[in-house]
Amino acid sequence: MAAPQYKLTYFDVRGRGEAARLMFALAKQDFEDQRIQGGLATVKSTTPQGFLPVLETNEGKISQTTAINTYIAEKFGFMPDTAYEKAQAISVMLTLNDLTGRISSQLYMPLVYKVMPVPEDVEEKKKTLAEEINTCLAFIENLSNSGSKFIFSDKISVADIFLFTIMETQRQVLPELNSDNEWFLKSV
Ligand SMILES: N[C@@H](CCC(=O)N[C@@H](CS)C(=O)NCC(=O)O)C(=O)O
Repeated sequence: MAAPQYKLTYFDVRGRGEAARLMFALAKQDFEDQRIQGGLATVKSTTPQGFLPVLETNEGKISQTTAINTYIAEKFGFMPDTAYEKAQAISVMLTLNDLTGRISSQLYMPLVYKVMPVPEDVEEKKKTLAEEINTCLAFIENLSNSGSKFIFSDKISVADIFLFTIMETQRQVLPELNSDNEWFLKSV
């Protein structure tokens, strides 16, 4: 049987693709890190659903960030141990991914990538989204085991990696939305 081949296609930013890259790196698993430069249009017709990231495996293509991260985590030992904790890890990823979608459409697109007009109520949106970041971090902190190094145990999981990469992306791309909740940095 052929050795597994992996190709991750995403933009040349951290964002939704970085957790997959980090898991491959931590697992010392070779993969092709395709970072598209010319915009989504250059690869859109080859994607299953018209958006990125996409992971190509020797079993087929996978779209949706949470599905990609769950697949890599299952293959390389980054899922927590119990069914309950696996469900919570997926819940953390979906929560952060939903939040990313809201910040992206309301702020990153108009203010950072400048592909949409700046909304009139942009200051209100910043305030609301900063509160949502805090709510999201409080949710994750609340379900974490306070005695452990990472969210579920002393072993790093896909939820820790996705939390770190999404928060780091947000702090890098739009620092003014910074949360004063630094809890997520405790173990990195
Ligand atoms: N639900 C999808 C959303 C993916 C998504 O919106 N990806 C963005 C980049 S982070 C994208 O491809 N947007 C289309 C564009 O930039 O034209 C997922 O979680 O993977």
